[in-house]
Amino acid sequence: MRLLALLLTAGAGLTQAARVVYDWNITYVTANPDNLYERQVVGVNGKWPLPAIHVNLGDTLVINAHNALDIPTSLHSHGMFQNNTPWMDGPVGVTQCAIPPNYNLTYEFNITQHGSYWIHSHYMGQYMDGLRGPLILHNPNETYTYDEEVIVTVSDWYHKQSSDNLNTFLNVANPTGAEPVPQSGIINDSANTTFSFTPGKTYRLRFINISGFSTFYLSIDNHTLDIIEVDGVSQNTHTHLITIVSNHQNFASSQDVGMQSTFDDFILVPLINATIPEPDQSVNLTFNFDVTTDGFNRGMFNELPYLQPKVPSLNTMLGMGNDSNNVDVYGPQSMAYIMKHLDFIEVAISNFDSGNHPFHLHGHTFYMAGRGNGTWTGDRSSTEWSSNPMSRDTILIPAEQYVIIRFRADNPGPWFFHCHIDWHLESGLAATFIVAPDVAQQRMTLPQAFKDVCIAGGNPSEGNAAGKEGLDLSGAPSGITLLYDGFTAKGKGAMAACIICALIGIASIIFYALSDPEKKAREIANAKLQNGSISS
Ligand SMILES: *[C@@H]1O[C@H](CO)[C@@H](O)[C@H](O)[C@H]1NC(C)=O
Ligand SMILES: *[C@@H]1O[C@H](CO)[C@@H](O)[C@H](O)[C@H]1NC(C)=O
Ligand SMILES: *[C@@H]1O[C@H](CO)[C@@H](O)[C@H](O)[C@H]1NC(C)=O
Ligand SMILES: *[C@@H]1O[C@H](CO)[C@@H](O)[C@H](O)[C@H]1NC(C)=O
Ligand SMILES: *[C@@H]1O[C@H](CO)[C@@H](O)[C@H](O)[C@H]1NC(C)=O
Ligand SMILES: *[C@@H]1O[C@H](CO)[C@@H](O)[C@H](O)[C@H]1NC(C)=O
Ligand SMILES: *[C@@H]1O[C@H](CO)[C@@H](O)[C@H](O)[C@H]1NC(C)=O
Ligand SMILES: *[C@@H]1O[C@H](CO)[C@@H](O)[C@H](O)[C@H]1NC(C)=O
Ligand SMILES: *[C@@H]1O[C@H](CO)[C@@H](O)[C@H](O)[C@H]1NC(C)=O
Ligand SMILES: *[C@@H]1O[C@H](CO)[C@@H](O)[C@H](O)[C@H]1NC(C)=O
Ligand SMILES: *[C@@H]1O[C@H](CO)[C@@H](O)[C@H](O)[C@H]1NC(C)=O
Ligand SMILES: *[C@@H]1O[C@H](CO)[C@@H](O)[C@H](O)[C@H]1NC(C)=O
Ligand SMILES: [Cu+2]
Repeated sequence: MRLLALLLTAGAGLTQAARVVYDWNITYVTANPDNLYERQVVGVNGKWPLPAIHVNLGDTLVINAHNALDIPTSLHSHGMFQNNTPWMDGPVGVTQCAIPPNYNLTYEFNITQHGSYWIHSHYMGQYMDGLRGPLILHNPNETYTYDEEVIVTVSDWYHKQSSDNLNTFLNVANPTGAEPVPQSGIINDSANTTFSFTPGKTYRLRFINISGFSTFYLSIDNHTLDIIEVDGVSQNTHTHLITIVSNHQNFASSQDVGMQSTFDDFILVPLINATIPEPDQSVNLTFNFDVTTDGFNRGMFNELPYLQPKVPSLNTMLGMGNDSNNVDVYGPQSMAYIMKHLDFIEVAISNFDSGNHPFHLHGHTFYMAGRGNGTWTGDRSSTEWSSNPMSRDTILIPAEQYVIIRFRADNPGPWFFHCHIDWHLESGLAATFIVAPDVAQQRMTLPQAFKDVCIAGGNPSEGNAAGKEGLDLSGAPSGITLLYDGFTAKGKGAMAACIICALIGIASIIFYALSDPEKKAREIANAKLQNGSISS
């Protein structure tokens, strides 16, 4: 009998689910990734960069987090659906209270997806201080063949602490909302990373954008890239140039010549064709930046900045009985939208700003269904609809255009929808999609640890957005509203151009941040190639 059991175990070896445990003591570390300035960063177990997490589809991932910082923290596994475990999602104020200093919280969830993802702090601007790194979910039954895989992260880098930058950004002295300018662009957390390739081999490149603010365009001279996965969704596009919108794309490379200077997300084609039904429910969002009554320049949906409720929306959702079906309990400025279980949702997002913004939805991927110039007017005939849309969890919405996304509300929980430029998130450019509170209550109970973490930090663990019962919302965060005669953020375009130039000046090498200077980028790429460290 023993032998039989052993044989059965061995036979099932490849598909055996494992419990993969990481103990993360979140600590301050000093680091100098751009060789220009040594500073305090947020690392793990006394080290920075963070170790990449590797786990297989079907495994259970456990991260025992201990907060050894003197400020709160949290961890978000970016792109994970967290179906049935919404408390493991990580955004402070949405699915949990922040982990206070000298406190432990265990994140544990089943891996039901595969692909290249990342994990990052979802507290204030903290991930820009370094608390972010690759989260690689391997498919034991890999469908692609390649010789080797390489993780490539791209990020901007600041010399100041995010808290200092945030104080400068959200400040009455900054009415135009000029964002802090990063000092460097780094690849794999260094300004001098060398990747070695052997001619003739096929590589899976796992590109992960762990940037806080800046946009990166990348290409490899004389190579086209086959995009095989975007945000964990398999797909099939051949391209010279890609953008990675705060996430994760994978490539196998093959040879060709040339380079483009723009990338259009809508050219992405899913490996499995999409047929998308007409929506059951629609939500309209517009967004812009303006000065609010507190004197700060804030980003906001529908003219109201997101203000974090006193009680996480998840605690409210699971703890308030039938009242959780009433949108008011989530707070006047949680920008909450209740969505019915299994409805097919359409969200039209109009960008009134003169910059591009990457929007990320937690808990789901969505179809990039349509787009158009100017503002969504409800006129479906003037909208450009995709016949076979790619789905992903982040989309860049270009200046003064609108985008229409659609998704199935099949994942009960409160899911954050926000600009992934961390400064804009902190200033209020966020909404909460409250999916199926009734079904959530039937299926799940909030683990005690996610009530305790609130109490440990001195916060209420239950009730509505004000920490009160029923519809008594007195004391809920509110009242920061649009100031109609304020400044507008016209200076932004110019500022963005400066940032991009600064990055090009410093950034390495094969990959480059781009506004126009294709020539310069080619020079950078050529210099790298002449160094002989990349070959084909
Ligand atoms: C966490 O790391 C800090 C800094 O290295 C150390 O002082 C502390 O003892 C560690 N805590 C735990 C629980 O390992
Ligand atoms: C918290 O985590 C640290 C580091 O893993 C561990 O040493 C400590 O015992 C934990 N404390 C509690 C109360 O679980
Ligand atoms: C993971 O999956 C197993 C088996 O389906 C289940 O028993 C367990 O509760 C799940 N764990 C989590 C954290 O969801
Ligand atoms: C492995 O992938 C192949 C190709 O997609 C599929 O046909 C097969 O069913 C998969 N096997 C398992 C055990 O998932
Ligand atoms: C980059 O790293 C290489 C070694 O990998 C070293 O020889 C070279 O001096 C470094 N360049 C700079 C600018 O730091
Ligand atoms: C890039 O970073 C990944 C993940 O941290 C690491 O596995 C890999 O070795 C790094 N590669 C280089 C060339 O630094
Ligand atoms: C990368 O992430 C940053 C920060 O979220 C974002 O501004 C940018 O649009 C993302 N995408 C690209 C292509 O760099
Ligand atoms: C998928 O859609 C493409 C067009 O985007 C079409 O050429 C192809 O035949 C479709 N494949 C299947 C299996 O329907
Ligand atoms: C439950 O809440 C919904 C929405 O607030 C309301 O329409 C409905 O009447 C309530 N049902 C009960 C039984 O209270
Ligand atoms: C938006 O404007 C651009 C430039 O004028 C044009 O090429 C594009 O077709 C327009 N898109 C739609 C959906 O009208
Ligand atoms: C969304 O906006 C369009 C255009 O103003 C309007 O026709 C439509 O009714 C709105 N939908 C909702 C749900 O508000
Ligand atoms: C790219 O290929 C062309 C044609 O083979 C060659 O002339 C050129 O030098 C190559 N560029 C680089 C940067 O290797
Ligand atoms: Cu933004």
